[in-house]
Amino acid sequence: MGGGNSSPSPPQPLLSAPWRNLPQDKKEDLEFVKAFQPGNKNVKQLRILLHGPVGAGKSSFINSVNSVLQNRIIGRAPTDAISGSSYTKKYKTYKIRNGQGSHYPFVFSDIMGFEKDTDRGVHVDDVILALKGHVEEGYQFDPTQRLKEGDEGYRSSPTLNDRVHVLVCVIPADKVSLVDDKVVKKMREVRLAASELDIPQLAIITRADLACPEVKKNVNNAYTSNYLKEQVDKFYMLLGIPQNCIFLVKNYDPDPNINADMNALIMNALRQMITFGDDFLSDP
Ligand SMILES: Nc1nc2c(ncn2[C@@H]2O[C@H](COP(=O)(O)OP(=O)(O)O)[C@@H](O)[C@H]2O)c(=O)[nH]1
Ligand SMILES: [Mg+2]
Repeated sequence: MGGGNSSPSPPQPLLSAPWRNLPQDKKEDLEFVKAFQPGNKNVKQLRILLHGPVGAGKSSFINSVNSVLQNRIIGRAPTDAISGSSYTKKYKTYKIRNGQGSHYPFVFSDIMGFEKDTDRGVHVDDVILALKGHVEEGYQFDPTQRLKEGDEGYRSSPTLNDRVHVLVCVIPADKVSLVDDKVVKKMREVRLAASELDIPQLAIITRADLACPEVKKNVNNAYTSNYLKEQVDKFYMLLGIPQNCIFLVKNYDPDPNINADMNALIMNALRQMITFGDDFLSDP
């Protein structure tokens, strides 16, 4: 054993410093989110669209945000632990109660997940219509048929309120390398369309705990995890979303306990979504 026979040492599980610093005060981002009002007074709500493969944790992220803001576990957006096929089939807007008989001025649209087969999962063209505000609330996506002008569920004259103000790619940390090429292609197409519409974009990498044992032990290790940093770099190579626009989270699904450290990751990502969306709203 040992001696002078030096084999390269395995990479350390943790980097010497985090690549993103969260605010020292763990409540800072939460306070920002709670106090947010859109700068543009002509819009009621800032719309965040989540897209990504089936099982990425989109619905779980919405539930997580809801749980943080209500300070209790909420499971309203149906998540799907069993089937590998997309559960969310309707274009649905999720509002979050603010505890004062009203809702926060930002909403999430959760969309049917992308799947590799063209006849399953949402069609890219339908997502692009959603970006532009043409998809009516409650529209049932049909993988075999694209929505078009004149169809029920097609909104012909969308206002700024109906449009998407920030696009968020969602990818599970434990499957970055496994996302099918065809799904990546669909995500890139949506991303390009959003760029043409000047819609700001960012990404969240979910299931950080499943991908890295150090994060499972302690979520505060998310931004120092060597493995997760590698996944961020891979994701950048796949989609071209720069590192400063990629956020790591662990969702409250399936975790049953509200915890300040998990909240801090979730709110840090949400704050950036809101900030980007508000920039777009002030200069659409
Ligand atoms: N351990 C862990 N599981 C997660 C996390 N986020 C989502 N999940 C699980 O991943 C599965 C798919 O999540 P879901 O939100 O339905 O994905 P969607 O298809 O993108 O809406 C569910 O079983 C969730 O409980 C996370 O951060 N950590
Ligand atoms: Mg879902």
